[in-house]
Amino acid sequence: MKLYYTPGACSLAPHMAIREAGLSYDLEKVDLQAKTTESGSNYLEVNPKGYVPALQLDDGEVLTEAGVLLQYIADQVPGSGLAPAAGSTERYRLMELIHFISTELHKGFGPLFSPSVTDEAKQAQMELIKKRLAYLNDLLADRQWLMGQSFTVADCYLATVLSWAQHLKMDLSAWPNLAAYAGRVMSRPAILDTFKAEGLM
Ligand SMILES: N[C@@H](CCC(=O)N[C@@H](CS)C(=O)NCC(=O)O)C(=O)O
Repeated sequence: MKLYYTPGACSLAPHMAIREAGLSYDLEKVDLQAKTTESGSNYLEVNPKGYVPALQLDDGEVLTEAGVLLQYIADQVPGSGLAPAAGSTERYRLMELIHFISTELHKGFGPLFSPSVTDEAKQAQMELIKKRLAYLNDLLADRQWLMGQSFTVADCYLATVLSWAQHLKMDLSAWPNLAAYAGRVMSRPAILDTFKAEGLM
């Protein structure tokens, strides 16, 4: 499989998941402005939506949408614990978390990086994000990882979003469970290796 990615973007989440799963893979960097890849291809021919991530499977199929890629990757190694079995209630809990991170956090952070968004609008966005982080802080009060004792692909997604919070110099100390969680995530060798592989350390 080949992951199309841009360093530090949301493609970091499936990249972490691939490494956590121990799968072999190729990487191809995407220039999101030019919509080209590092090998000189037109990225719009890979993913007409024009954004990362995209995962090209060995049979040539291309999957898109971070939450789908995360689950596809986890399902390649069923014993890894990266996702509960498809069809189980626990799997729906995982999807609930992935959807929450995608719609309430991932997409919430986007405007904070945009030069065309006013400071006032960014401030309003930040207040919304803080509410969502407070929810996760409460969730993490009695558990090590988002789903409990097992690290899952939802944690790869949240780790990615938290890296943006840190990039924006948000002080996580207001949410101590989340701050401790961020430390735990960064102590995982596969996560650290992913940051290194994308040149982020
Ligand atoms: N719905 C997509 C959104 C992906 C997305 O927002 N990608 C951003 C980077 S984090 C991107 O490539 N933006 C460039 C663009 O939209 O042109 C998903 O969940 O994977």
